[in-house]
Amino acid sequence: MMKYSVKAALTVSTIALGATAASAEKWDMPMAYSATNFHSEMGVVFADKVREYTSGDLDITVHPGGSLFKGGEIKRAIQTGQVPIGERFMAAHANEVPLLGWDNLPFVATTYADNAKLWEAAKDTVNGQLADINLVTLYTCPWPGQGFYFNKDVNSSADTQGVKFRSYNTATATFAEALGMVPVQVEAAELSQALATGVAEAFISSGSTGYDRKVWEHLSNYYKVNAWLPRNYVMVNKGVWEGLDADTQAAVQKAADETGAACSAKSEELAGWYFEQLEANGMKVENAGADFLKELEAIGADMQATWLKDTGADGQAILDAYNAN
Ligand code: PCA
Repeated sequence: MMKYSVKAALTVSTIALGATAASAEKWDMPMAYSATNFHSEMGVVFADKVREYTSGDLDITVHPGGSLFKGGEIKRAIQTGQVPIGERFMAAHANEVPLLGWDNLPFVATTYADNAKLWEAAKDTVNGQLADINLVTLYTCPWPGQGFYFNKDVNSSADTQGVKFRSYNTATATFAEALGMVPVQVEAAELSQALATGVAEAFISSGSTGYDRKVWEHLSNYYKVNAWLPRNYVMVNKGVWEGLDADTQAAVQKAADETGAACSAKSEELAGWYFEQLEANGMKVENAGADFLKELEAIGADMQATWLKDTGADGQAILDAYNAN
């Protein structure tokens, strides 16, 4: 008899536990970059805030490093509802939605303040086009400025001919080709392997990704260019978002607004630190030389012209609004 009642009590408590877990909605959130990267750490901050502001009703689990979906698959996984939420480097999809290349325009917005101003000018149109493909942006966060990694001194395009270049989207592939390099698209999560196997021997990125991927094991030079500060977006499936009640939406948006601001501040705070780490690990970190920079600026002007052609009045309106402020 005694034995029976203990068993009964155990069953009851199991049911009670099950009921608590079932009442919280659980979301998996794929992210593309390493767990220790600030974008991923901020994803965890966001999930914690959401849990707090929804009193535990919405429980988000972050999966960094492309472990749940690879970087290149995350946007589609959210769009199609395979996951409700996720994070992606959006300029990677400018081939599909050209406007998403707004933060990939060389030498247009090269400081955090200007990048924020450009996002202000771009965001309504960008978010409108994302809604058309079933995505709602919750927050965005910039990477530090982009510069070039090489395994030798580079003073001009005379030194870049035939170099195998890791690109992260069409725009960077175009940039590489204009410098006589041979682009291959590789996700950051696979970058170390691409460098180790010789698939790539140069790339453009921030100090952040070079640090995360310990590129000093393969490459020797970083040239600061600060060509642009591209953004990662945390996005939710539109149908899933619209299925949330207004209170939950407000709580999630509050968490997102706070995290977006904190993430941007963190990026800015770390930008110089990353260069120090590259140097401490033996890399030569310097500004791109005048000849190289001149060539990069000319290529950048062509890239901007192409983007304006691809985006038409929408792109022009963004740049006009940016330049007017
Ligand atoms: N790191 C990412 C995108 C931009 C950056 O700084 C990468 O190289 O994939």
